Amino acid sequence: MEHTLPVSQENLSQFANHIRIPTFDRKSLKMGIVHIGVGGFHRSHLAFYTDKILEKTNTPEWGICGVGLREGDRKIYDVLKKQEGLYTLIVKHPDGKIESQLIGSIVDFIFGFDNPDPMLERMAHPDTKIVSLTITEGGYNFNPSTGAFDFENPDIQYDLDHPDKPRTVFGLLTASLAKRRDAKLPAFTVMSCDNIEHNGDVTRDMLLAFAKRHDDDLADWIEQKVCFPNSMVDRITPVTTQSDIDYLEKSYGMKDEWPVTCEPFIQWVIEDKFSNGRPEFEKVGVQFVPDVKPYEKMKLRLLNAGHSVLGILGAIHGYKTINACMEDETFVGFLRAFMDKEATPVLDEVKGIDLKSYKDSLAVRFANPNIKDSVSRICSESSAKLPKFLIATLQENLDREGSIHFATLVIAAWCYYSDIRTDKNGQALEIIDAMDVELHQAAKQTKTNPFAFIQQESLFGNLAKNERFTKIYQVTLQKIYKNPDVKTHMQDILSYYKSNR
Ligand code: CS2
Repeated sequence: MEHTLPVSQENLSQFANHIRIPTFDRKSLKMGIVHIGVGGFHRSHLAFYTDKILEKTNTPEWGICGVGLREGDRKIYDVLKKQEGLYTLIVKHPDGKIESQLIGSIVDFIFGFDNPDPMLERMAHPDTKIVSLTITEGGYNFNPSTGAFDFENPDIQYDLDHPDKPRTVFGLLTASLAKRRDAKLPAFTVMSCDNIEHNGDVTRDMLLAFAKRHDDDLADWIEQKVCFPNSMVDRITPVTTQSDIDYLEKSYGMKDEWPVTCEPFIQWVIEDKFSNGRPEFEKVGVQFVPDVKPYEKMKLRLLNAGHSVLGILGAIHGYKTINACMEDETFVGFLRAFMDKEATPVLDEVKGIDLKSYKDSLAVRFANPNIKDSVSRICSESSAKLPKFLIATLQENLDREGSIHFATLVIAAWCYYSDIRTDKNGQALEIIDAMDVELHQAAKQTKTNPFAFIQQESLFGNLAKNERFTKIYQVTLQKIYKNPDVKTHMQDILSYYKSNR
C-alpha cells in the first residue's frame, strides 16, 4: 500500500473497509478490569473475550486497564499509549486463511515500574471489580517442589519493608486491597489466567502468606472478601514477528507496532466465584463450571507438557518451530505415545470431554503450519514450566508404577540442552530462563556426577532419590551424551513400547 496509517482511535473508520473494528463506544468505558501483565496471551484471550462482550452487550463498566510493573513492560506501554490501547489480532487458520480484527477493550495502560502510586490508585478505584493476572508460571513466587511462598526473593523483602511502594504483584495486591478495606469499598476478584494447576487457589495461598507477614487483620479480610476463581485458559499465541507487522502494512496500509497473532482455537473454563460482579462471559463462549480442576490438569498435562516434549527434543534435533516437529512422524508418534501412556493415566475424568478427540485436536493445533510457534518460546522458562507440566506426571507415574520412559527422555534431554547449549549439529540454542545460570552449573557437572542436574530439589523434588527413576535416567543420559541424535532414542522407546504392548 502506498499510504500507511498508524493504528489510533481517530483512524479506526479508515480501516473498517478491510477488517473488523470495535463499534462500541470506547470513550464511555469504565475500567472494571485491571490486568497485570499485558503480553501476547492476554491480548489474544481475556482482552479478546472482553472485546466480544463489549460488542455484544451494553455493559460499559467492563473496559480493561493494563498495568505493567516490570521494566520489561515499558515497550508495550509505549506502543499501547501511542495506539490508545488498540491493536490488531491476527488469527491464522491451518488452511492459510487469516482473519484480522482490531481489539478495543483495553482503554488505558499504567506503567508502574518507576512509580507504583497510579497503579495503586487504579486498583483501589471504586470502578475496579476484577484484577486479572498473566504473570507467567514463574511469577507466583513459590518453591515449585514444596509449594511454599519464597520470602527470600529480594523484591518480596523490599515490598515487606516498603508496603506503600510495592514492586511485586503480591505487594501491589495487598496494598490496593488495604486501601479498599480502609475506604470501605468492596474487594475485587483476583483472577489468575496463568497455566498453573489450581491457579486461583495458588494465588490465594501466596497472597495470604505475603499479607499475613504484613498485617494479620488485612489477611483475614482478604480471606473473607476476595474470590480467587480457578480457571483453565487456552489459546496458542506465538511471539509476534516483523513479518506480522509487515503483513498488516502491506495488506491494509495499517501501521500497528505490536499486533498479536494466534490460532483460531480458544477456550476458557472458569469457576463462577466473583467478589464484586463479572461480565456475562457465558454469552461469548466462556464455560462456567463448579470445579475446574480436572480441566486444568487435562490441559496442562497434555497441551503444555506436549509442547515441552516437542520443544526440548525438537530444540536438540535442530527444529525451530513446533509445526516443523509435527511434520516428523517420529515426533508425532512420540508425542502421542507420551500422552497415551504417561499423561492420560494420571488424569481425572473430565465430564463431557472425550480425551481421545482432545488429543487428536491437539495434534492438529500443534501442526498448524501458519502459527510457526517457535521452539525457543516453548522452551523459555522451562524451569518454571516443567515441574508443573511434566515432572508432576512423572512423580505420579512413579507412585502408581506407571510408564516413565517418555518423560525421562525429556528430562535427560533438558540436562543435555542446559549443559551443551547447542543442537545436535552444534548450532547454538537460544535459551531464556530465569534459572539459566543454575541450570547450566548443575548440568555441567554431569560428567562427574550424573545426577547433579536432577539433584536441584526445588525443581525435581526427591526424584534423585528414586531408584527406579535414577536407573532409567542414568542410562538415558549416557545415550544422549554419546549420541545427541535424540530421534534415535525416541524411536527406541517407541519400538520398545510397540513390542511390549
Ligand atoms: C506453552 C503455552 O508456554 C508454553 O510452554 O505451552 O504458552 C501454550 O501455548 C498456551 O498455554 C496455550 O494455551
